[in-house]
Amino acid sequence: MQRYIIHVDMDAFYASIEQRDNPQLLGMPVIVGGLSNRGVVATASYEARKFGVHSAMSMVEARRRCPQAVCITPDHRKYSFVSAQIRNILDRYSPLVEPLSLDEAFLDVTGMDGLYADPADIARSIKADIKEQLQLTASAGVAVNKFLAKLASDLQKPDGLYVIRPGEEAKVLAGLPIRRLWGVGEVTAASIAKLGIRTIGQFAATDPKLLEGYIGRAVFDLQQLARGIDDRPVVPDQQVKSIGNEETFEEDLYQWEEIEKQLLLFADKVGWRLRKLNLSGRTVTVKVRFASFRTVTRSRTLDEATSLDGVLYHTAKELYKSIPANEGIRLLGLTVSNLQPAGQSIALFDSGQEKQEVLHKVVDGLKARFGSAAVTKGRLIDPHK
Ligand code: TTP
Ligand code: MG
Repeated sequence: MQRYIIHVDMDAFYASIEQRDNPQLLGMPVIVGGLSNRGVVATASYEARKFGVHSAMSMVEARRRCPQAVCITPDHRKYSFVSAQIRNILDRYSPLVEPLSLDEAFLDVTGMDGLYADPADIARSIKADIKEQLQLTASAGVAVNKFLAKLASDLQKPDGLYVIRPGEEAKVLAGLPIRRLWGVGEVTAASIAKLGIRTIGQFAATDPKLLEGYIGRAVFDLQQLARGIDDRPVVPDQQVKSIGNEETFEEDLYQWEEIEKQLLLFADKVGWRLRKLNLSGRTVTVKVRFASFRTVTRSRTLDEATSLDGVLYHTAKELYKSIPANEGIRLLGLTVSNLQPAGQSIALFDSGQEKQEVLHKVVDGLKARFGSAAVTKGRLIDPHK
C-alpha cells in the first residue's frame, strides 16, 4: 500500500502565539528571544524576517536590523501548553504521530485516505482545525515519506500546503539546494560545492565513488534521499498514557439509542487506535458533561487488559448507566488508560477472546486498505443515509 506521511510545522511559532495573545502586535515585526545584550533570537515574526532577522541571530544584531521590532522574552510554559493543544488535534487524525519539537510533527496517515478523497484533504483539515481552535497557522507537507513531507512543509510557508505526489519527487528535488537534504550541514555542503555540485539533482546524478572521497560513506544514504527514497517509519512517542475519544455535540443528546450509538462509535475508534499501537489497557473511563456543564467521570479497572471494541463498549455502557442523568448530554467521552503492550495477558487457547482478536485483525486490515469508513459495525450505519 502507498505510504502517506504528513509533516506539520507551525509558522513563526513563538512569535505567532505572542501576536495572537496581544492583538496589538498583529502585523508588526515581533522578535522573541533573550533581551540581554548576550541574548539570541528564538524566532521572529514574518514581518521581522523581511528585515533579515532570523532564529539564532544575536539580539543586538536583530535590533540593529529592525529597530522598530517589539522584542519579547520567551514564555516557554505557554508554548508547551499550545504544543500540547496541537498534539491533541493531531492525535485525532492518526494513532501514529511523531513529534520532532514543540511545533512540528509527522503523522503517518497511510490507509486513512479511504476516509478522505485525498491525503491532502487530511492536511487541509488539520490546518483548519489548528486555525479555528488555536487561532494559529501551520504549514503542512504531504508526501510518501518523512524526508519529502518535511521538505514540502517548508516550501510554501507561511500557511502553506504543499503536496508532492508519487512520481513528482525528482521534479521537485532537482533544483533545490543541496542543504535541503536531511543531514547535510554547512561543512558537507561546502565540500560538495568544491565539485561544482549545488543542487540535489546534480548530487543525485554524480558517481557515488567520486563523492565518497569528499564526504565519506554518508553519500550512499544521502543519494537515496536525493532520489526521494526514505523508508524511515514514523515512530510515535512511547509515553502514551491513555487513549481516548470525546465529542461535544451540536445539540444535546437525550435518547438512549443515540448515546449508545456514540459509545459504540468511541469503542470502535479507541479499540482501533489501541490495536494499531499494539497496546491494550485495563482502565476504562467514561466522561459525561451535561447541558448544565456538570461533568461526571466514572472508571472501572478490568481484570485483564483489552483492546477489543466489544469489551470497551460493554464496560462503557455499564459505566454510563451508573451515572444518574436527568438532563441532556452535551459531551461524551471514552478513555482507556493503564496501558500495556498488547499480547501480555494470558488468553486461553481458542478462547472467545482469541477469536475476537483474530476477527479484529481482519477488520483492521480492511480499514487500513479501504479506510475506516468502509468497515463499520452494522449498528452504526444510519439507515437514512
Ligand atoms: P521553527 O519551526 O524552526 O521556526 P518557527 O516556527 O519560528 O518559524 P517557521 O517554522 O515558520 O519558519 O522553530 C519553532 C520554534 O522553536 C520557534 O518559534 C522558536 C524555537 N526556536 C528557538 O528557540 N531557537 C532556534 O534556533 C530555532 C530554529 C527555533
Ligand atoms: Mg515552525
